[in-house]
Amino acid sequence: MVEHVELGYSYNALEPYIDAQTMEIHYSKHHKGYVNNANAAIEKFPDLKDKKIEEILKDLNAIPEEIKTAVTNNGGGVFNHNFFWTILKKNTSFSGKIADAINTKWGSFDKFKEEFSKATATRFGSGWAWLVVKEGKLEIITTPNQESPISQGMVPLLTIDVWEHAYYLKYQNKRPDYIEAFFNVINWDKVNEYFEETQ
Ligand code: MN3
Repeated sequence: MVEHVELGYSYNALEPYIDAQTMEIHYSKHHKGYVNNANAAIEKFPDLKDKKIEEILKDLNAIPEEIKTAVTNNGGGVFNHNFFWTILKKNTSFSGKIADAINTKWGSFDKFKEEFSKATATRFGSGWAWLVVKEGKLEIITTPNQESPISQGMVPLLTIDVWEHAYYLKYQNKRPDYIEAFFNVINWDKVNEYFEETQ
């Protein structure tokens, strides 16, 4: 049974960068929809019902063929949003071991921001951009639809949802403006915590 995890803060906590109405619809409708659909897909499979969504997504080959697409899409939708909610917070600072590692890899925060923003802006259609640890190294990647990096053996540290439902009410077609705003609500304490777990 997949749970609809708590958001952990109020819908208006990220204003004005991410508006309350977007957060409410995103969490209570879109995210809840993925939870419901994932549960409907695994309903008849007791082996899967006992597993955490992370475990299921880390081993897509173990999913019965008839529900593989439904679980990849909806289970991915559940996990990706669960993770996304945790890395959002206003007024944290870019610091700690993750800051050192990003500065070492990209040369500066600004260069990292430029590369991450470029990858995010050019993700065609719906999907996600991520900062991950892949084979021990920091990488910026994007995934289409609700595919998750944990299905490819990577460890996510940071992500941005670039489905239109994540920004359209406030930003309409201006995805770059949403990306710029997103940099004000990255929870660097959490990202650093995820990074330290990989060290
Ligand atoms: Mn979304």
